[in-house]
Amino acid sequence: MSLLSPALRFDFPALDQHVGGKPLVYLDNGATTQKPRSVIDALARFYERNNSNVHRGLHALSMRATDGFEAARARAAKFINAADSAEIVFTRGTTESVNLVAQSWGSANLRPGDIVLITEMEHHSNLVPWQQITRQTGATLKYVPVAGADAEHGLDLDALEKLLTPQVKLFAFTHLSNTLGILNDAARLCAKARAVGALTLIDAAQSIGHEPIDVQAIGCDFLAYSGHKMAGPTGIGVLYGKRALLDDMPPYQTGGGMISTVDWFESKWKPAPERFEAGTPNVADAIALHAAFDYLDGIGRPAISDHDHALAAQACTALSELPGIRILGPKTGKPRAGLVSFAFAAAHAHDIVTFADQDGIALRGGHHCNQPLMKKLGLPSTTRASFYVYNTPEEIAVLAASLRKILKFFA
Ligand code: 7TS
Repeated sequence: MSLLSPALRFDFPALDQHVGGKPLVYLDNGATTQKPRSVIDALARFYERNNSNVHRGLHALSMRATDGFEAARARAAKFINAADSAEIVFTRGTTESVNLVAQSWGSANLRPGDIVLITEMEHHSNLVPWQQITRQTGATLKYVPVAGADAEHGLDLDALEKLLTPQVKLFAFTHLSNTLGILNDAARLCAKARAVGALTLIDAAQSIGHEPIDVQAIGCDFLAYSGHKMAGPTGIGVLYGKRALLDDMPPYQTGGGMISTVDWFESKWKPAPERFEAGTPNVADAIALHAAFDYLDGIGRPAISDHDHALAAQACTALSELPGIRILGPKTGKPRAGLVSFAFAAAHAHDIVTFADQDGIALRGGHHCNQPLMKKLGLPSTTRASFYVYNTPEEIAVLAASLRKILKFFA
C-alpha cells in the first residue's frame, strides 16, 4: 500500500492555517472533507460569470448555467459508471437521497407483510427514514446484526442468509461504516439480495470519495451520496437509481421544473431525473461538484483508497500502544478503510476531542449518528480519526503524541 504525495495538501487552502498556535491536523474527514482550489474556483466562477437559473431561459447565461448543470450530471454518471445520466438525481446529500427513495418508492411499493432489511451499522440517515416509511405502510423493519468484537464487528453473514426471504422488498446498507471503518462487500451483498428478488440501496456517503465505485459491476438499484464528503461543496448530493425504477416512482416533492403539464386539478410529471428535482436546483454546487469529480479522478481512486487504508493501518498500529484503548472494527493488521474509532475508559470522547483541538488536531467525538450500534457495543461515544488524500504519517505521529499526553492528564 503506497501513500500519495504530501504535496497534495497545497491544493487545499483551508489546510494552510494554525489552530491554537499549532499547524492544523485535519482528521475529521468522515464528517466533511476540505475542498481543493479547483472546486472553490468553479464555485466562484459560476457566480462571477454564469449565474442564472436553469432549464427555463433562452438567454446566454441561462444556457451556460443549464449546460454546466447537465454536464455535471453526465460527469456524475461517469464517476460511478451509471449507464445513463437520467439515472442521476441531484439532491441535497445522502440524507435527502435516502428519504427520497424511502418516501417515493416506499409509499408506492410497501405493504403490510413486506420487509425492509437494513443493518445495525447504519448511520441514522439510512435508518430513521426506513423506520418512518415502514410505520406509514405497515411493512416491517429488520436488521442484519453486527457480529461481536471477535468477528471485528463485521456483518453477521449467516444471519443475513436467514433474514433474506422473499418478503424482503429492499435491502439498504452502508458501503463503508462511519464508525467501524468496515468496508462491506457491496457486490456480494447485492447479489444475495437479488437472489430473493429484493432491491438494494447503498449508502455510499463514506465511500464515494475514497473507493472506486462502479454501480453496474456492484449491481445495486439505488446508491446515495453527499458531495461534501468527496472534496465537493455542501448542499449537493446524488441519488443514483436504475432508470426503469426511477421512471416508475411518484414524485418526492412537487412544483416547478418537474411537471410536463399542469391543469387546475391535475398535473403530469416529467420522466426522471427532472421528476425528482422540483424547484430551482443547486446549480452552483453541482457545477463545483463536477470539479471535485475531476480532481479525484486526476489522483485516481485506487490510489486514494490505498493511501487512506495505509494511513488507517498506521494509525491502528500507533494507537494500539496507548494504555486502555479499545479500537472498534477490524483488528490491527487487518484490512480497514480510512478511519479509526476508539474509546478509553479513562476519558470521554468529548474531552479527548477538546484537548486534541488545543494541539491543532480536528477529531470527531460522539455517537456518530449510530446510537443503537453504540448501545449494542456498550459505549456512550467514541473518538474518530478519519483520513483523506492530504493526510500524512507525520500527522498520525502528532495524533498519537497528543493522545498520550491527554491520557496522562486523565490518569
Ligand atoms: N451515511 C453515512 C454512512 C454517513 O457517514 C453520513 C454522515 C451520512 C449518511 C449522512 O450524510 P449527509 O451528508 O446527508 O449528512 N456522517 C457523518 C459523520 O460520520 N460525521 O458527521 C457526519
